[in-house]
Amino acid sequence: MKEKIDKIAKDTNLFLKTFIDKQKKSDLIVPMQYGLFSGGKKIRSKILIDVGSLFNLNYKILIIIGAAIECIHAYSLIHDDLPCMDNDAIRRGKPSTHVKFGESTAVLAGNSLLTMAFEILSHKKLNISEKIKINLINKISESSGHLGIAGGQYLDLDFEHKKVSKKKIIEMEVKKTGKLFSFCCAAPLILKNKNKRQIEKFENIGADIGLLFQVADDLIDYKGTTKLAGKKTRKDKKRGKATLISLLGYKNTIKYANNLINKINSRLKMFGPKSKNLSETLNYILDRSR
Ligand code: GRG
Repeated sequence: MKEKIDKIAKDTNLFLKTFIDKQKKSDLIVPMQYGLFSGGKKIRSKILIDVGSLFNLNYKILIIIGAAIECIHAYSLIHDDLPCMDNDAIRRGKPSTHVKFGESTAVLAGNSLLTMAFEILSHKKLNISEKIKINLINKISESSGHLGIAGGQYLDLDFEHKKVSKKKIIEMEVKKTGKLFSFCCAAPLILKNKNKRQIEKFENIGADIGLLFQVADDLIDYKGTTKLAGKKTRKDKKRGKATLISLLGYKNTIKYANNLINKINSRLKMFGPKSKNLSETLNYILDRSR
């Protein structure tokens, strides 16, 4: 499993490095590269490749789309660590981007990574039809904005030190984390020109994978070490974050995560042995938190 993820991470980083090298230079490139290459599992690209393999999609095309997704993910981490958001000084075991380069530079490097995602998806290197490119760009924009990551982050900050229902916590986590995973699961179907209903089915699977990922991340914060998390742990409680652990307790949250895995796997049954890679990735996500 580790080897498979590492290969995807290597191929994604190589594409991104070459893409950036071919651009004109600017002072923001170093902080952007820091946000992109200072570690990171590239788990979103792995999910994209796993779903892509269900539909026999071309690996190189998926790596390019994954690179765009990783730009948005890196942007979200840089902004998430800012003093006006979660105010985290360490990310991936290293100083956060704003600590290393200053706050305004971190904001601008984050913004530039967002727009780089669209440059990648609209680039001629991505050899797919214009119509599919537009559909991908439309879906990733929707996933990142007020109905997706940005909206979820708003709720995350708004819910601090408040009593929040399970439904609302799930809504926040699905937006903040799940929407980008929804895009990873929907993109292969968009590439295959599938209909709206089929795309939605995979977006829902992606939302559950994202929720599983966020729950695992919360479990790592609750019980994991700084080494595993790459950042300080036990912060959620101190900050009064609304998480499923704060509502259900540790053991019930693990049960909830296992039920999510079963629910996702049952929807993948129709793909037979082809779904093995994706199922393994789901177990990897939860096992990291144990
Ligand atoms: C609109 C993209 C965008 C951002 C602005 C700051 C913000 C709004 C959103 C924050 C979203 C966020 C950071 C959600 C948490 C998701 C999460 C669990 C991240 C950790 O992901 P890993 O473990 O990170 O995949 P690595 O280091 O492996 O890349």
